[in-house]
Amino acid sequence: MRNRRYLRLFTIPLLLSLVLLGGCDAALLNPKGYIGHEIKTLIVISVCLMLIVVIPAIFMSLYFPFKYREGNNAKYSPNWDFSMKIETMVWGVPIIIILILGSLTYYYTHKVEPSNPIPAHVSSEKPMTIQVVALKWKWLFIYPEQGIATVNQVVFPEKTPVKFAITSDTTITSFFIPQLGSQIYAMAGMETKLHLMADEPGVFQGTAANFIGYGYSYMLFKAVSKTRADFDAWVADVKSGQAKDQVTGDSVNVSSLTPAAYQEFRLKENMASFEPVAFYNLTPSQYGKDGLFEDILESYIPEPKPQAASHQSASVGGH
Ligand SMILES: [Cu+2]
Repeated sequence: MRNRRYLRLFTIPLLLSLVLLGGCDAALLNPKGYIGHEIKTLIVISVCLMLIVVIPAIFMSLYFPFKYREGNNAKYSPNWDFSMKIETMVWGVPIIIILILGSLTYYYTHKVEPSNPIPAHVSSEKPMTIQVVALKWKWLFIYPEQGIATVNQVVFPEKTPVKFAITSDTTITSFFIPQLGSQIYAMAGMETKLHLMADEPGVFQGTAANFIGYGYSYMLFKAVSKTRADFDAWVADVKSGQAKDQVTGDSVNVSSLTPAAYQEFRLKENMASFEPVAFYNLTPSQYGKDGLFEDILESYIPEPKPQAASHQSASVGGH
């Protein structure tokens, strides 16, 4: 009889937590790369540590009203005011948990620092660089080593550390491939770095993890990890002018991303639709000495102020 009552007391919270947990996005708990695995470990340990406080607190919030309900005749001690046992528990346990949580967070924050390369013991492959430019409302990926560029689809070899060099040619946003690891901001005139690696071939959802205005919800891309041989074959296809969308398998025409074509593409705002996947060839000689990515970064360096004195009167009217 007594046990039945307890059971009934816990049924509703249990059902409720099942319903709520059922809606969880599993991407962060289903990582597919070194950085993602490390972050998942930190999330799981942190949640478990916090449950040491949460579970007893939930239990007490149900048990005490039940025990001291009217008619139960539980022990009444109006003159009691101190218990070393309780004081030690309520101060000691949180202090210990905060110390552990703090140290763990410090350790993992440094271990998965986005600008640090993937450690050599994780992968012996030579790292590759992909430059990322956030645009309205699409992502441009530049492969400086391969001389190609893509839109809204980034392809890279598995088990290979990828260094993403990230900037924006519009507002600030955030570059995020949840299954591979951390997110980092994309800011105009600045370059942020994010090192990620995929453990296996696969297609991962990439997103702009920052609400930045109407149309940004179309700023999604697919990150495709392939075997080294498939990746090399794809690069050769793009360079030869005909390549397949690596998610749908449809043919994609390859055009040339000249500075003029880039400007036109940059100003095109897809406010109500997804920008289709596109592949480009890059001709390095068409850009500044370091390439398209550097040209975009440098376009945010303010022009030097006109020389004072003799040119002063001329510069008042502007250019
Ligand atoms: Cu925030």
